[in-house]
Amino acid sequence: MLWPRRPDNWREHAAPAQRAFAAVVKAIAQFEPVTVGVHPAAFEQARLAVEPRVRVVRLDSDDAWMRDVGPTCVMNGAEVRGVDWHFNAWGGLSGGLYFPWDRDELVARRVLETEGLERYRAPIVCEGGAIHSDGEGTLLVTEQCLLNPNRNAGLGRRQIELLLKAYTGTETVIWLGQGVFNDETDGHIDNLACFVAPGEVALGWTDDRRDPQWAISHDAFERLSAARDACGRRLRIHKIPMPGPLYMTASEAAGIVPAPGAKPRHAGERLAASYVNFYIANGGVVVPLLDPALDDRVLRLVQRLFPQRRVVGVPAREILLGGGNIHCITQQIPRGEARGSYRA
Ligand code: KQY
Repeated sequence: MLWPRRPDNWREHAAPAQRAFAAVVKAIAQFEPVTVGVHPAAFEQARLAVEPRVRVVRLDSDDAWMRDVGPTCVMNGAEVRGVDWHFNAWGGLSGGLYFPWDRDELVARRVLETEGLERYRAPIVCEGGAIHSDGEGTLLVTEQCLLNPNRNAGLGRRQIELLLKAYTGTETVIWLGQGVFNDETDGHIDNLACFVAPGEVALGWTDDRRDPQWAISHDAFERLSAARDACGRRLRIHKIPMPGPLYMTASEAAGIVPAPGAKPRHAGERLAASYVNFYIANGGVVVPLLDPALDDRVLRLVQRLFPQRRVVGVPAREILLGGGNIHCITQQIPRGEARGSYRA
């Protein structure tokens, strides 16, 4: 994970977000080792905010979305390597969320060097939150994000699909249409749907026809129902209710310090809230708590999907206010073997 700091994205100079991130760190650290990368100026503060067993390292970044700026790890048997995608802050100068992003662009490489893992530099713009894998040869993605001209102008669906397959070692790409309504990442898959097991997908859902999310979720359902994965299976689809709708309040918006080059945030804006944005740990699942009317029901639903893991909820509105959620601020590194030049 990374440590949030920027006051133009996180209200009240990121203090509430830091508490929320620390709660996520704590929840995950029950299940597996956690490392947090922190700007040197915030090192002492982050060190104090998380438990001693959590590793805190100096690592500069432009913001704190490790899913997107960190490496996507791939495995060949027990061998682990990392894919380092090009990153352009979710759209570069055509709708991206901030400028500059040069420190983010270096994060994946620095993580791989710290972990002693070899690196594949992929020749396309992509983010970890833009792809979901079942670990058995299938990727889930959205057209809204990966075919967006603000990512890879000049490359068509076929070329993007070939590059995704080549760098993730997958054989089948299932394309959904739009991501969650008003998602500022241009519709990352990790906010809309994810694999809960090979052949099984959780999908954010609403039955409210007046909600713009309705058509998005229904289109995704139809595409998933028609799809076959790399093993030739039809997918089992689990509907997970969407929270809310939730909106940014006036006092939340007032706590953000606007800055040139950064996406402005306004009171009344619909937040791209989704329970599907959870993190799967070794033996656990860490789920964002977002709507008191639904949280308990969703925790029970997710627990049924992961009978072998313990489901833990963490209050996540502060993370949502920054534009993503628990899956977006984390990136797993599989335990395995590193071969090659780095690791002793
Ligand atoms: O969806 C994600 N993987 C990241 C969300 C980033 C939001 C930036 N403000």
